[in-house]
Amino acid sequence: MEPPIHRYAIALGSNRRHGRHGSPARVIAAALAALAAAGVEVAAISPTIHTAALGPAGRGFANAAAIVRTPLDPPALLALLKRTERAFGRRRGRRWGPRVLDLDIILWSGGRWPPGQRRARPGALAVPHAAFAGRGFVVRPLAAVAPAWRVAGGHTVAQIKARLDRRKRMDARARPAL
Ligand code: PH2
Ligand code: MG
Ligand code: MG
Repeated sequence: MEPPIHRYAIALGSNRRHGRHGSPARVIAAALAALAAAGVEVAAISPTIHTAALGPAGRGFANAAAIVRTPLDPPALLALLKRTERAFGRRRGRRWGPRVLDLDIILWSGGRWPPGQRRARPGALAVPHAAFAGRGFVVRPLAAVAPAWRVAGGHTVAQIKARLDRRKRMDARARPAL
């Protein structure tokens, strides 16, 4: 029997140039090509957007989202993403420090990982990604490739984006530019 093919939403980020690939936006394009070369089917790629760094990473990021298809389960895909980050020169560093490549699993077609658990152990892989719904740099590109994806039986990605957009408009009204 053929193994089941899973569908994943992946978030990509970069805020450092790569010696060979070049700018952060080019790093993201090269990372998607590397995943395809590793046998992962890249089914959709969002536009790459430029975002201000959230947290202490300093320089702004290039961010994008992709939909990929693969028989790998979440831990096996995570291992491939980590290998790919290392192949692009990523080294362990300060949490949320500058990085040449960050590849995160946001959603998968199997619902929650670990199966049947609402909360993973701290530091363990959790899908859906625990904090993605509050991060515009993840939700906006994701809404470009998977607006109708329903997140673990709750809201769709388009609804999550609409909520973020509303919150941003309210914040802008609460803090008028000086
Ligand atoms: N990733 C982080 C921390 N801060 N900020 C932006 N704009 N984009 C990111 O991808 C990002 C970040 C940790 O992974
Ligand atoms: Mg990240
Ligand atoms: Mg990461």
